[in-house]
Amino acid sequence: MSSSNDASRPASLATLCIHAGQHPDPIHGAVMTPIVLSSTFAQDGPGAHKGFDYSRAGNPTRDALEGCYAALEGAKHAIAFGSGCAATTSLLLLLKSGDHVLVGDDVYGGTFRIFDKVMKQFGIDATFLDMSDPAKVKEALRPSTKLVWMETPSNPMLKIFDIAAIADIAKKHGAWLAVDNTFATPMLQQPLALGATMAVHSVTKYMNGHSDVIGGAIMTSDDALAERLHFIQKSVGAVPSPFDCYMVLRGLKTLAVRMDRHVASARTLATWLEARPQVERVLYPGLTSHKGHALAERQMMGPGGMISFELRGGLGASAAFLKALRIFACAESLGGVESLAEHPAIMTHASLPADARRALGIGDGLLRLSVGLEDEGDLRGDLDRGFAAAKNA
Ligand code: P1T
Repeated sequence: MSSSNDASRPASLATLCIHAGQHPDPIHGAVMTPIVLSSTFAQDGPGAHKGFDYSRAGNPTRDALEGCYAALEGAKHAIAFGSGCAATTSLLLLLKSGDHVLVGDDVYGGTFRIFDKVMKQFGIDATFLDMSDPAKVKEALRPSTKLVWMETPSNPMLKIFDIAAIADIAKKHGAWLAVDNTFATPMLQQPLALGATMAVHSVTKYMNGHSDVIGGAIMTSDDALAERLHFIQKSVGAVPSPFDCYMVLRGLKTLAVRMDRHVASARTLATWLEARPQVERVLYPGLTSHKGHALAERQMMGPGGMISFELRGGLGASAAFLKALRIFACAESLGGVESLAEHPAIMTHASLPADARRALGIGDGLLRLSVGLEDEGDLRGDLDRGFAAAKNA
């Protein structure tokens, strides 16, 4: 039943997914945001334009998407990029030679590569660190540390780090905390509300949700940082196309319902996997056996749709398992409506040095699942096919 206060109640995330940043087009009344493909905009006279002059600097379809991104993360500002890696690199352009970054030890292989190979050339030094104990983060700070960067849940080991505690440590040091919120999405975790300076996304994943766009974003409520990031966005130009912006706006409309189903199926499958004799261990923050379970319960609204597990039998068993699957595609990426399975050591995390992979536990038997929206029983049946093939390998 509605109460008299309902009209002043802030919109919930599920409503923001569908409406935030979007208004019926004032010319034709189109309810869905038009795709404005024009690279340039007519001016009444030099400098007299209607808010847009050139699409690298600003575009109406991108504006709508950025409005939606900002609302979902509870941020004042969002800046859209052409990929998650473009968002990460653009954020790092806030730094200068001699600056130091503390990075969570378990991050996407491509993110590791940006820190380890690309930014090093520009004199930006990174230390990789297990941030499970916030006191270790405090100890590792240097006077030159300007940024703390983490994924939580992390890729692929699904480690959970304490955003509020680490945000506090970073703030006291005068450093920013950036949280890559790709695995959780704003539906399951709100890093800015927990004290992070910036949330970062590969929107390629759950945010778009249909494995047909590469995109990225940074959200922040810091006005000065947002201004600098908009400057980097237009100057460096790693921007998404208007068509991709439209696709992500469309995908975001179902984010709330998709995440509910991803979480429900992943919870059931993780419990089922844990009882399989061929499984050495399951990494899923929703399981009580997970080291970060209690923290995940506190800082997340659900443990997500990603599961990693260790299969007994070495590389032969892992390869046979992946080859036997018919519903799960053996593919990189995650967060789409369709289920995916992959081998991090050979695929997504091949850019990590072998000893770093070993230290993290990314070995021959580690498999990562992105649990899609198919019937959960069908997915279990498919994994059973994998287990049967692995037994005979
Ligand atoms: O692929 P791109 O949109 O550039 O996003 C990079 C990225 C950033 N952050 C996280 C947590 C990610 O998982 C990724 C991309 N990850 C995969 C492709 C993968 O299969 O893990």
